[in-house]
Amino acid sequence: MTRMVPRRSPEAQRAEQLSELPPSLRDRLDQGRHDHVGEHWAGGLPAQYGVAPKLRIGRERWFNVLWLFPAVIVLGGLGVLVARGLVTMPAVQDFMRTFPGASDVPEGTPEGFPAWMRWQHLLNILFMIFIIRAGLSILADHPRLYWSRHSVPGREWLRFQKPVPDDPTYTAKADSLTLPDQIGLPGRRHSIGLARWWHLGVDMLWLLNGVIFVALLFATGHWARIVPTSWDIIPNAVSTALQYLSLDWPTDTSWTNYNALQLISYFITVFVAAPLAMLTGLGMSPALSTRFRRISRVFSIQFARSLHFLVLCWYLFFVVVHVTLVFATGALRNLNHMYAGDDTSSWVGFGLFAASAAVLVVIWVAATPFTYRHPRAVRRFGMALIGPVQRLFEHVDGRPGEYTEKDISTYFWANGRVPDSAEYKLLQDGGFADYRLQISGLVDRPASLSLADLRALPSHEQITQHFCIQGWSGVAKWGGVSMSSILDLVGPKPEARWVVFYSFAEGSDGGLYYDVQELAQMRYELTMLAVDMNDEPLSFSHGAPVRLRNEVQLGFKMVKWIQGIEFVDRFDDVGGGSGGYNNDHEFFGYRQSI
Ligand SMILES: Nc1nc2c(c(=O)[nH]1)N[C@H]1C(S)=C(S)[C@@H](COP(=O)(O)O)O[C@H]1N2
Ligand SMILES: [Mo]
Repeated sequence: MTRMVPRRSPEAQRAEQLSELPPSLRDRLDQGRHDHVGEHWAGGLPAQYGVAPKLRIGRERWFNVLWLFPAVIVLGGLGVLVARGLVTMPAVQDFMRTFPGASDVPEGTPEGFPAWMRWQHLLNILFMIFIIRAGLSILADHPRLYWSRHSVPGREWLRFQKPVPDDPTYTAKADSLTLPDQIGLPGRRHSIGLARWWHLGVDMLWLLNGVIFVALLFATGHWARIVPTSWDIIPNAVSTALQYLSLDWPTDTSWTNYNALQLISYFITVFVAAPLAMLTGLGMSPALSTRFRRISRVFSIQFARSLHFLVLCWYLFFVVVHVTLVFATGALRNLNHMYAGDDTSSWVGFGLFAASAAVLVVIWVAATPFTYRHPRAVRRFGMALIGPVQRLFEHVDGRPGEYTEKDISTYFWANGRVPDSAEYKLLQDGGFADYRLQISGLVDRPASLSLADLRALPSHEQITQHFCIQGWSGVAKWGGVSMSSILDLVGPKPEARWVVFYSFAEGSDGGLYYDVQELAQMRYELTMLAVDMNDEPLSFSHGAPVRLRNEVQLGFKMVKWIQGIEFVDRFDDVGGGSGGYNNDHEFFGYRQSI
């Protein structure tokens, strides 16, 4: 009898062809398909709350920003006293008669609040809730703001965290903060991956809403209600300020014509703050900053990030003042303007406002629990909206993104979980003499390279800026070999599309850290395997003996302590299938160039 040889499934055959790695490497990835945010999130990081915001004054004095609240109250009180004195003076009274507080709108400017405007206003509230809450979560992941790209501890201008301890093993992840679930979106510590999908995804909707809004403003002539058209806006603003401060508030004429302070604040909000929010947001993208290095030199990621934060401060200030005044200056009429579209004092506008507010409250309360329960849906939503834009940015040539020796940062944050396996320790103790980089998969010539082999390849050096997803940055000089040389050496097969980098280190949740990169980006000028950092062999915490640099991507993709590289045609069967450790566990995207 002939013995039946069981035919292997095509899947199994394929798996065998694909991976010539010792099977152990892929097997040592966590294969779990994580689908919710649970107790073990980010390696079970315990909650950690920050400190009251501290503003740096001079070299090392820190001012508690909460003192601004009593200061504003005292100054406001003084302002009221001074204004009340001023308005009794005949000259001031004269001035206020000449400039009663509102400039004339140009002939033919429409009045009132058309339906499109009212709907857009409502959508804007909805979008801003998501953007601001998610933005706070992003900020909480690196709760320090700097002006310079070097992110040097102690050189922040504002921090929400204690001073950085004098400990070289202290990581940026250890520095991250928790927010209450109903403030952040989501609030949990180091939930930046999910926060970014909300922030960037809803940004696209918000921008679209804004572009339509501005187009309609100009198409209908409503623009002249919120754009200054005469210089008398300035004396009128002074007059309005005196009226508010002297507690003799200007009569509300919002239906036809805003007072000068209203007009200026709407103008700033629509035409200054919104574009600035977008530009400063883009200013934080590694791909764009690398491509447009000249702009990024002045307008660095940290400058952009700080301005982005100040734009947030403007919006929060605006919202507080705006909502307060809506309710303090004829609430029913004001609500009718924006909700019912008429200038009466009926309760209709209030009713519509209350109903919409109830819906918004439900959405607000549900957003974080929904995110914890359906993180993959949140990622799909974000990917669908911002993914194509990120894709576009990856095509920019990174060549210009080089810096010079004098730009090298004196401090470079460390991040991630260090390797602790016996295998790694043994290699480390031997000065990595026995280290072999295993290169396998869809290549013509699989290789096993010692450090000496790597150093014998054409050497490549670059001084580039690192962008961590958490928000910190730094410039370093990297020495090693270009990935291009590696590709020439091993010869990827035509089917190869992705390159998997396996670390010796585990990720925060167990299972080896890994990341998948697009093959096309491995040919970029600034994609390399680094063995040196700032002219020294890579240190332990920065990834000894070999790490990846790919300067159009965020830092988490640059695997440290690399032990193997595998060329594949798809990655849904690698690890959890999302294209990287953070992707599997924390719902990052498989590409993040912004
Ligand atoms: N193996 C491994 N590589 C890793 C990480 C990690 O956790 N494990 N963290 C990544 C992240 S989030 C960043 S920002 C950079 C940090 O590199 P550095 O520590 O040299 O600054 O390494 C990346 N490479
Ligand atoms: Mo990072």
